[in-house]
Amino acid sequence: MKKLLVLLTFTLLSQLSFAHELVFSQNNVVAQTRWEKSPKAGAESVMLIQFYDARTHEAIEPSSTLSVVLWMKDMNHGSGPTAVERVLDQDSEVVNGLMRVRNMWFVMSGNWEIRVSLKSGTQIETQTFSENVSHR
Ligand SMILES: [Cu+2]
Repeated sequence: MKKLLVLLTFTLLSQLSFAHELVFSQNNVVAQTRWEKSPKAGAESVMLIQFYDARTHEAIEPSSTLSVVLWMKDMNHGSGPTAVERVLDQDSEVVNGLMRVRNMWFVMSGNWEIRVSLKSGTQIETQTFSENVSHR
């Protein structure tokens, strides 16, 4: 019973905190995204992305460079460039496969596409998800 509760709690928590799972099949990695600062129009939003090996599900550093673009499909415009940074633990060590995306400005309310790309040389793999963004 206790085991089941722990499992249930873990499942619920992971569903709450990890909003989206993106599969990058060319890169053999899975990315789980969650909001550190929820998407709001007119304020900076901050997102965390954890990369996992697609086969072993262990945290892994992607071998390609991560970039994130915000795109408002309905109106055919984007926003300013976002900034990717490393997440450090309490000992100032890099956390394996974990990135923070800052400078995410949803400049107006509405439906936005979050385009997550892994780029290596001329090869680029992009996976997306959508958020309905409102004002605070
Ligand atoms: Cu717009």
